[in-house]
Amino acid sequence: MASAILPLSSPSRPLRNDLKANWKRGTSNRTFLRKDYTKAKQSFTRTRMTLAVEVSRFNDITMAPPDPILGVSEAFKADTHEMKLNLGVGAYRTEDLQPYVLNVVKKAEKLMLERGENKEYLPIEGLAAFNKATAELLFGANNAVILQQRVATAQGLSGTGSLRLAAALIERYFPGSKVLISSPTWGNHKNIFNDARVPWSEYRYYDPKTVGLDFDGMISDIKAAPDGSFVLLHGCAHNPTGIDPTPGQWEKIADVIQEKKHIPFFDVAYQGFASGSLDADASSVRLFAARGMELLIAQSYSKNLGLYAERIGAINVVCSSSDVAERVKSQLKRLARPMYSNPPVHGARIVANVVGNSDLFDEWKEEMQMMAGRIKNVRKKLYDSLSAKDSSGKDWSFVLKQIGMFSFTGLNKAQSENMTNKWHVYMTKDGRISLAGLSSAKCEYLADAIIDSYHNVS
Ligand code: PLA
Repeated sequence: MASAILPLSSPSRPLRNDLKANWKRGTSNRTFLRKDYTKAKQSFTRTRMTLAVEVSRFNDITMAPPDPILGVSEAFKADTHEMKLNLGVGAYRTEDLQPYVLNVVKKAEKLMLERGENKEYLPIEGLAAFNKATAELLFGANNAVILQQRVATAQGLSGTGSLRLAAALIERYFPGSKVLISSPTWGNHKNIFNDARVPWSEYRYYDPKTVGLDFDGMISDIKAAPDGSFVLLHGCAHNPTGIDPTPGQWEKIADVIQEKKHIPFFDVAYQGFASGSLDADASSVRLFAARGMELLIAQSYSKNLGLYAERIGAINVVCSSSDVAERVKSQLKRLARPMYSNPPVHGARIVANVVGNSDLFDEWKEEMQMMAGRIKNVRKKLYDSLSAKDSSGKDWSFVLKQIGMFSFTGLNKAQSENMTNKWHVYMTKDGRISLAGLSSAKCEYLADAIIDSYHNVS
């Protein structure tokens, strides 16, 4: 490693002379005493000690690549073109393409302020009222798993932090067990399991030929995995494809997982945001729970309550008995304590207030339908524009069939780069666009960009 001693071995000569002259003269603007000179000299000696080390102990650290999703927003900010569009990160925007804070969130915060709640630490497992509300929202309050107290719930740092906590649990208590993830999946899944040192492999999911689900491939890959693997499933609105199994297919997936003694692991990041209904979007999870299976479910309130930066979510582990659930919860706490000690309180209180107050809860459902509805509208408008403008006869109907906030356009890397470089449309390089960042006014422009990139770039 390169090292260098900087030439500052003592006060520089002109400064040294200056100090001495001042001391001899005894008079200057301020009286300069011998002790001042000694102090200055000592301070320079200290500087020398500090600087006389290698250039940097971190010199061998290379530059990390920008994040494939969050890095897109950074590039977008730097662009000054008036038609620029940020369709990278999945964050809801209004028709004016502004961030949106839900009215129910503002009302809940007002209530919280009026009550003058304190800022004490939460317990390691989080806010009790939140944990109760979140599990009930997921399973339904009268679900057997809730009534029999078979769910270990811990508040997590949104969806990502909750997945990470579950990954730590797998690493500690199922060492060597594999997690099966869909191909493709949300990019951060691989990072999460890599960092937790949990081995993973992919199962087939997306079929580019049909622009639909490769159901047979998915089933045979889940069958081929070692017994007792974890199978990561997107509860609804699969990211990035927007393609979900049908209810009948979910039953078959559950059959195979049961046969193989696998453990289902759901990532529920879009409950209520996909269809506009909280219950409909939780039906996959409830189907598995109704079979009496043990399963893991990570939840996020980033999208459905717009609480992106509050980092509020949960990890739920459904166990075969309340006794096991209690032990699992104690271990989740043990894993969380050295990682972040205890979770933040603000978002947890918002969720608990919204879910726990019937008026706010109803209003939330309306706002969620409004957000889901706006996305459905731009999806339809984009499809209409693509169909009207493209004379090649290409079938764009997949755009309409996909659900949730994304559309998986099928554009390859070079075509996606053309979208950004030529059209100022920022998106991930896998061809995914977030329709939550699109306005009706920009649908035609986006259609032009997609048609150009699809037909003129290979
Ligand atoms: N799981 C899935 C499937 C997701 O799409 C996301 C977010 C998360 C979990 C985690 O979100 P959270 O930690 O904020 O709760 N995916 C976003 C944002 C919306 C991101 O990449 O962080 C996306 O653009 O894909």
